[in-house]
Amino acid sequence: MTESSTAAASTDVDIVIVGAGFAGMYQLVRARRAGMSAVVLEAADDVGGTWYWNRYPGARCDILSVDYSYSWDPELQQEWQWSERYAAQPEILRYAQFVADKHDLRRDMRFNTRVESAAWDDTTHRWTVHTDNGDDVSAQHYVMATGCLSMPKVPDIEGTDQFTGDVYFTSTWPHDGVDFTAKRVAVIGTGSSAVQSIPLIAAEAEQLTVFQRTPNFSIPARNGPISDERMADFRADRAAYREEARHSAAGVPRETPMEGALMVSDDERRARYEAMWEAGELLGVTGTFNDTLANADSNDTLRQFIHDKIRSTVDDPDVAELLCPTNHYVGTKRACLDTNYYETYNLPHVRLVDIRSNPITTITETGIDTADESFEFDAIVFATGFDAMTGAIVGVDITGRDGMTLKQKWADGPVTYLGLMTSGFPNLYMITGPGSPSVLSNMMVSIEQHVDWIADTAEHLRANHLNTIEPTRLAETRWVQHSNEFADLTLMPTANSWYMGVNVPGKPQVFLPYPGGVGRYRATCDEVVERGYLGFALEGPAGRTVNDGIIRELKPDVQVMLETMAEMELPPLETMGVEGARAFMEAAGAGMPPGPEVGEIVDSTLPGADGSTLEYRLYRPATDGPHPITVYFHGGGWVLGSATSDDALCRYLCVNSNSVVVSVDYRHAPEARFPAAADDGLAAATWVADHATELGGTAGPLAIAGWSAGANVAAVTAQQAKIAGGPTISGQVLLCPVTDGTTDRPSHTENADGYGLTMAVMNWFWDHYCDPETRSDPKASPLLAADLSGLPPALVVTCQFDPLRDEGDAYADALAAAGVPVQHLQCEGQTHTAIPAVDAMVTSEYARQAMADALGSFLGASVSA
Ligand code: N01
Repeated sequence: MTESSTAAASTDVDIVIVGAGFAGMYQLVRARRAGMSAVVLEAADDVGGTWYWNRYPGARCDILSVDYSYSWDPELQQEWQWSERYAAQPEILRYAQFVADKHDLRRDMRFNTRVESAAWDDTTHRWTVHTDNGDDVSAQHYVMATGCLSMPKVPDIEGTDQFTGDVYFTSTWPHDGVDFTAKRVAVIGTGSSAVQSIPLIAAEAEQLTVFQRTPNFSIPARNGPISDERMADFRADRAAYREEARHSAAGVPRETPMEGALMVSDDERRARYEAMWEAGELLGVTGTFNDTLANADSNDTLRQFIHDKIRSTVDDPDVAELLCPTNHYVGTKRACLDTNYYETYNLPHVRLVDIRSNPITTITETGIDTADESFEFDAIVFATGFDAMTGAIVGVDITGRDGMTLKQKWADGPVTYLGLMTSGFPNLYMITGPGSPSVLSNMMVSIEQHVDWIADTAEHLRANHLNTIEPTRLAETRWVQHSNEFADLTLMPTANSWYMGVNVPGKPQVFLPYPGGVGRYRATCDEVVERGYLGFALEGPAGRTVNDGIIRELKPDVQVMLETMAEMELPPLETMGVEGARAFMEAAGAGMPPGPEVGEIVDSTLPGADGSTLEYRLYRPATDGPHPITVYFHGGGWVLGSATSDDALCRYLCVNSNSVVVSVDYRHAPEARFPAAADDGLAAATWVADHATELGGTAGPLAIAGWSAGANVAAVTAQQAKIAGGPTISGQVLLCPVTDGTTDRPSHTENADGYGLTMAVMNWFWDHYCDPETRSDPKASPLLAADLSGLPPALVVTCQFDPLRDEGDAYADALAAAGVPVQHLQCEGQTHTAIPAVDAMVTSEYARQAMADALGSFLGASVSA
């Protein structure tokens, strides 16, 4: 159904909305609810957006329709029943029209109206939006509800204009449909649009030739009526189901898998993949295991599974091989849902042409020439995709403050805060813009969240008599960084995908959506508001308030780890009792990745300062020895831990510094209080130095290293060795060291709770280790030593979100002031426990490498390649 414009010819509104798809429609609803005047400008002649334009045969949603529906109108959920699991385009368009009718939306919409440009006026604090029919609209708020996949990619194949037969684009399909009966048809492209349309075109056409550059992963949609089982949760409590979707990973309630693909047996893995294949849900493809998008080896198991499915479906083995994607990991390009896609290649009149080995040279008047062959066609279908996520936004000539255009600002890639706004363009909002979960999520959920955030913000401005809101440069720069860091934890940037902008020649290649998940993202947006619009400048008649700041400073893997810990609701360590805490730490350590293989491990004992027996574990590199030796002291607050509790880090340091690492235990409190650990440190280092050759190492200077309380022991050992005149220590690597138990420092308060090590635990450790009156002894607080000169060179590593940060920083400064060569590595966004987590915390790899490099250089060891 179409309808000519009935929108009031208003030229002056509170909110101008570009696009009458699902985003623009709901934004209008929210504007009305707030009593704000609004107009929607739409190039098409009716509502529907994507579902208005993409009318190619087979077009369907790839998220179950029950999930891909509005939640803001509870009645609608009763009034509208989807006929299939994945509704076809006509039904989704009817749904959009039904909503428009029900809420009388068209009265505030102007159809057949394409927005060409928009300019910000800094004196009136308003946008002027210019349209192709000459009507300008002035508005305080300007919302781009233009969709992520709405700007078709300009054909980049030579000769496209020459073809005299019929040309179709899946993205702008004729409204009357197309009859391919008795036609020789070419389809260029094998993305989602092609995968959906090819079986239906093949059913009509006399001949179908598919030109494939890159095969895609596709799973059967198994469309049909939705099962009662799948609907049970939804029917039981619709509101709860929607709420769960809002806080889920991808906008659809789903159980989060606990295991990685390599953690289960081959049979178990295969059974789970089979279940995924049978279930026919896109989110299941990468949601069967928790590491599919992060671990190449895990992903490979899925890749092989799908390859096998393709091979068992496609009769011709050569065609099957061509259809098996090998140049990207599953999910790094949007996977497809299909109905009989692979089966279609078994039809005698369907041919697949691999244009990677046999490239298209030109489109001719009568067909397509490849390097090897000339083809004649009656019709060519371009299923060649979109200028995704940014194309439709910069397609409008938008000019912000000081004459800066958005195109200029985004020349090297989009810069947004939360994917919602960008600095220099006040009151300009993007729905599901770059830097938000958008295309990695159920769009309906992400659209509603953005619309609500924008509407709430507009209401906030009105309630507080403010004219403008605009992100700060710091906030948006750091958001882009955060989003990229999240992407770098995954395999996603490795593919030549439209997520990366690679499909459009000349487009900057950056990962466009935010990969941190819908629920986490929503929490972030909410927190920004709760913290007084952190990262925004707000301006009104009373002046401009800049609430500059960074919403996510933790590195993403650290953030995820902390969230996981918080969800476990573990009792605080200090409430477990000493034995309970020791058992807990041991169990927690057992669940961590093991670290790299070393050449040899030797477990033995050495004498402590009081003659007691101390265990040690020796790690020897696989390279030819003998190697110089590092003595390592484990963390654990002088109370917990053992010679093997920092096993992964010791393995890492051994391999990467090419030194023998001897991890020595020391007596623990409360059984052996201060100065037992300190004295054992020196005794152990002395014993190792004296027995270097017997241990298979080189005689000569040792390096020492430690983490946390172990770094305290290491620092004290270096000082005591200087006083005692031996052993000779060539360098010290101190990771998050405890250096001063007597002084309160800002990090003790700022980072007291919520970042793994808490001040409550730290104080508990101190209390077990030594009395307050002895803490000023340099053997407990090495920072308080009267003379730090002449100590061995040091690498001091401190972490931004560690309660111990400031005392570690102070020690690095004090060593440097005393003339000790110091490398001081201050790790942004890291916590006390992140750096020892070898292979688990990716973003701290550089710090571990720096530690190994420092040991290597202290020891003069030849670092293996
Ligand atoms: O576009 P695409 P799409 N010469 O970019 C090929 C959503 N969607 O419209 O991969 C030869 O995925 C290109 O090859 P390559 C969904 O998010 C959803 O299919 O660049 N070939 C590729 O094979 C989807 O991901 C549904 O090597 C050329 C194809 O054209 C997104 O929209 C349905 C070429 C383009 O694939 C885009 O899908 C449809 C050239 N010059 C779409 N240029 C649902 O199910 C491009 N190609 C909801």
